[in-house]
Amino acid sequence: MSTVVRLIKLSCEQTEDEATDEIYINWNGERLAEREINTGETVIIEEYRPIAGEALVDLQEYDWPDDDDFLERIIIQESEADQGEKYQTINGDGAS
Ligand SMILES: [Ca+2]
Ligand SMILES: [Ca+2]
Repeated sequence: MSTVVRLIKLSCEQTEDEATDEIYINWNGERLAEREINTGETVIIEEYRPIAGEALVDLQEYDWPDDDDFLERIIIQESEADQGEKYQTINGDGAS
């Protein structure tokens, strides 16, 4: 039986940029869910991806001409299936 992860939503307590953050997620290196988000906002992600073993999920913030900011990586384990919705707090601040 294969397992599917549902990425539901993302809330922002504090943007990394001065104003709006342009965030996206790298799911095992696959770029998805590009969203603009402001402090206090929640954006819907609604992406489904199959998982085998574990998945590396990186939250990135787009900048130009500077390099994008890497905010934090979370690792999702296939063995976490059936635990219902989980909330992960990301405090990473890759400001540059
Ligand atoms: Ca930035
Ligand atoms: Ca930015």
